[in-house]
Amino acid sequence: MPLLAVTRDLSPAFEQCQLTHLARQPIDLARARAQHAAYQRCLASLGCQVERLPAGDSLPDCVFVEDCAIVLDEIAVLTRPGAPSRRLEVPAVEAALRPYRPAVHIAAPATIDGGDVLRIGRTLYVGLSTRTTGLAIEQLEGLVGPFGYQVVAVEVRACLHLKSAVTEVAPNLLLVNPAWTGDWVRAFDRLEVDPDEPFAANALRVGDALVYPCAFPGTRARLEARGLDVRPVDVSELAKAEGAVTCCSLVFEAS
Ligand code: CIR
Repeated sequence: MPLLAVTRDLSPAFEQCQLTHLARQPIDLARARAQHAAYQRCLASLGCQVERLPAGDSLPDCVFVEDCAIVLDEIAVLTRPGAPSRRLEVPAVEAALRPYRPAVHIAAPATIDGGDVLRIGRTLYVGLSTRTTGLAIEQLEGLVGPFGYQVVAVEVRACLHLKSAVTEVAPNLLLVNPAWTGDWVRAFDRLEVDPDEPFAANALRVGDALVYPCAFPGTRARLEARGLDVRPVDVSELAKAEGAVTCCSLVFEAS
C-alpha cells in the first residue's frame, strides 16, 4: 500500500512562529526552505509519495502539519490546536486528508496538538501539555474507542509536546528523554538520549528507517548501536521554531 506524506510549505511569516521554551532568534527563511525540501526528499527516498500543501501567508507555524491531525487507519481526527494562532491551519490539512479517511473533529473548548499524541499499537498516549486539555483527551477517547483504541493521558514535563520527550523508534522500543517523561515509559524497552542532547528524543519512523536530526550525533550513535537505520537531516532552522522531524509531516498508508 502506498505511503503518503502530507507536508506544507513554510509560511513567509515563519519568523513569527509560536515559541514556548525557546528564546526567539533570527531564522534564515531561505535556509529553512532548503532544509524542508531536503526533509521532503528524504521522505521520498523512503518510498513516500510526498504531498506539498501551499503555505498560509498569515499562518506562521503551518509547516508543522502534525499538530493539525491524528491520522489512524480508520479515521482522521482533526485537532483544535492549543495556540489560537494555529487553529486556521486545520482546514487545509483536513481537505488533504478527506480523500483518504473519514474526518472527525475535536470540538471547542477542548484543545489538542497532534504532537502530543504517540500511537503505540492500539494505544494512544496523550500528553497533558500546555497545548492539550483533559477535555480533548476525553473527546478523543469517545472518537477512537469504537475502533478499539485505548487512550492514556500522561504527563509532559518542561517541553512543548509529548513527542519532544518520547517517540517509538522500533516496535515497542522508545527513544526517551527521561527528564521529560513520566514513569509510564518504564513499561517499554527504552533507549535514552545522550544527556548532552535533551531535544534528541524526536525521531520520525518511516518503515524501518528513522528520519533524524543531524544535530544529535551522540544519540544517533546510540540508535545505530541498536542496529537502527538512521537517515540524518539538517533541520536546524526549523528547530529555532521549536519544530522537529515528526511535526513536519503526516505519514500514513493511502488506502
Ligand atoms: C508551535 O509552538 O506550535 C510551533 N512553533 C512548533 C510546533 C512543533 N510541533 C510539534 O513538535 N509537533
